[in-house]
Amino acid sequence: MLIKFSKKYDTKPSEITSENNFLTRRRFIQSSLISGASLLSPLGVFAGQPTNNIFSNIKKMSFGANEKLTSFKGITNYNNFYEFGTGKTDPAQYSHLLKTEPWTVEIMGMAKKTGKFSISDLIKPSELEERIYRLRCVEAWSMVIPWVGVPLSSIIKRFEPNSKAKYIAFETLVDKKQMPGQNSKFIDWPYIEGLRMDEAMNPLSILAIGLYGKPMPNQNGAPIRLVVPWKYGFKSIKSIVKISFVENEPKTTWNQLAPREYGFYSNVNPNRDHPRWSQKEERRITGESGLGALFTPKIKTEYLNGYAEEVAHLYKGMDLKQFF
Ligand SMILES: Nc1nc2c(c(=O)[nH]1)N[C@H]1C(S)=C(S)[C@@H](COP(=O)(O)O)O[C@H]1N2
Ligand SMILES: [Mo]
Repeated sequence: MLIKFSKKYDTKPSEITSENNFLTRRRFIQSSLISGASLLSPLGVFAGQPTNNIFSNIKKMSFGANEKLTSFKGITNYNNFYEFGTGKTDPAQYSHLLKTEPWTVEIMGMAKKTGKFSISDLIKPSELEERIYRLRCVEAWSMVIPWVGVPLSSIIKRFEPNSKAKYIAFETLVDKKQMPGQNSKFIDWPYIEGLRMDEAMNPLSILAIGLYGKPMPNQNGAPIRLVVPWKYGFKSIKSIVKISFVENEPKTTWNQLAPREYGFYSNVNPNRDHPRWSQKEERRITGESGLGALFTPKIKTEYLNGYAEEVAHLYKGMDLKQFF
């Protein structure tokens, strides 16, 4: 994002992974996920059967409901996922290299329970929800995405973090073979993100394993990624392999790279411009008419991405000019 701000939307049809290919690729993963975990049987998926909506009977909660959803095509073909390259279409083109099954997430740090867990260890299907959230990138574009996930708080509680756990840190996989963008050294891999514990415990923070009722597409952070809808998109770290409960503010990737541009908090704030551009407005990517998504008219960016009612209390008394 530091270096690609003005890059135009330049997907060639040959670079686009169609939803159909995506499903064919993923059906094997679905079936292994299901057979590996009897827990998941209520979802009604049959081995080898590409179904349209594998997360059927789940609760639907909408935060941004009256806004048009960004199309599946838009959500999966215009991505930031620097592990696959810095271009917006690189993730769609290269993320098939990522092997998401089996997958292990290590939980460590200041908690009673720690260890290594599979996705089905971490996610209880009965807790899955669809959450429609706006996602606002620091580059001043946004999408509306129907995620499938669980509240981060319910996972955190199970590990019983102690009173020293003031922050939570997340790390993405490092593997140059699967993630060719990691051959570039401008980021000190792994990609790291973090939240203050009360932010992580807020009901809006989720860990997502799908979108549009389908398993998470690789380019969107399969098999499991964070979604924190009131913060700039880069806080929502993808393809997580490590979650640590820590005492001190984690050294997060973009904050380390450019501390004047990207703060630790990075709450969406139209009143604090990025040093190189305004944050007052954004372009909504609808992904509707082809992929000329960036040419929709600008709309106003709302404080905390429109979620002030839910999360403004977390920042009461803080100087937002200092803690941006
Ligand atoms: N590991 C990792 N996570 C990441 C990124 C990344 O480069 N690597 N990009 C971030 C940025 S800048 C944004 S805007 C969102 C984009 O999520 P999406 O592609 O699902 O829309 O992912 C975030 N998570
Ligand atoms: Mo972003």
